[in-house]
Amino acid sequence: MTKMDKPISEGQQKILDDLTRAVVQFKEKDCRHAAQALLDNGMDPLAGLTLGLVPGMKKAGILFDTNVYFVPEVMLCTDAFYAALKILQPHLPKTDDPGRLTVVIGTILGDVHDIGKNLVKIMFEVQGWDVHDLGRDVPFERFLQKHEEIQSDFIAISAMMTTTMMGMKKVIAMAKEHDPHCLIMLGGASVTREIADLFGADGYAASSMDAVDEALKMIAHHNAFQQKNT
Ligand code: B12
Repeated sequence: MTKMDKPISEGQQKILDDLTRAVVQFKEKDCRHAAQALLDNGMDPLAGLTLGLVPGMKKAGILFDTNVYFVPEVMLCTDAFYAALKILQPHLPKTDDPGRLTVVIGTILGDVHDIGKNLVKIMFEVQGWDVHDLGRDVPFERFLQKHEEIQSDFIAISAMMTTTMMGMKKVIAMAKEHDPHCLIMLGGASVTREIADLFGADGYAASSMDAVDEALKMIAHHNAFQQKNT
């Protein structure tokens, strides 16, 4: 039973709501206070992330989509999000398994959206994976170079725009040409499972919450296929 499974008290829910509100209203100081209050209350930092900060960013997204917020407001929401994340992140549990799996992750060339990618990274780290983060606006060949250099178990790519997501197709084609066994998982708001399949990806997850399970399924599926064909 993790701390996340415990029922949330009224006081704890208020802290989560404070986090959400502080992101939406881009109140960086309030966001930091709420993050600290969450830790002081012995709450799970992962709950702060998934039940406090992420809903705030999702609401900011809706306000952007409906022309209530524009780029400057969303940038301020992002700053508030990261201010709280900086406080919570050192407290996220990490296992140190020497046999752990490795992943290379990054946001595709031309795309500066990195909140979703960073959440996926955190989910892998929390599960004890060794994550090599290339950041955002990552050139295609950089994914492949890093994968080769560290012999990672797979490459995870994020794209948030319909324009930049086409770059994922190029990375997959380049990777498969070089090494047909290189596994690639896609994600990001503009990507669907159908698109991931169409691009020739090996895996897809709609949210950071499913990313680890989907990655494990992808690797197991690949290994079973390999065994069958040897
Ligand atoms: C925040 C934001 C920004 C911030 C980014 C800050 C940052 N550091 O990330 C700023 C203000 C900089 C920005 C800029 C721009 N943005 Co913007 N932005 C957004 C916004 C509002 C929210 C995105 C977000 O963070 N969501 C919250 C996170 C938690 O969700 P998420 O990213 O979807 O990630 C989840 C999943 O997708 C998944 N996931 C994500 N990546 C991966 C990867 C893998 C491997 C896996 C398995 C899963 C996975 O897990 C995550 C968690 O569950 C969206 C609107 C929206 N509704 O999405 C627009 C949006 C993405 N932006 C958009 C646009 C157009 C732009 C700009 C061109 C605007 C402009 N006129 O300048 C620029 C582009 C700059 C560039 N070259 O990249 C469009 C894209 C449209 C399209 N379909 O192409 C959107 C959809 C808004 C819209 N409706 O028009 N933006």
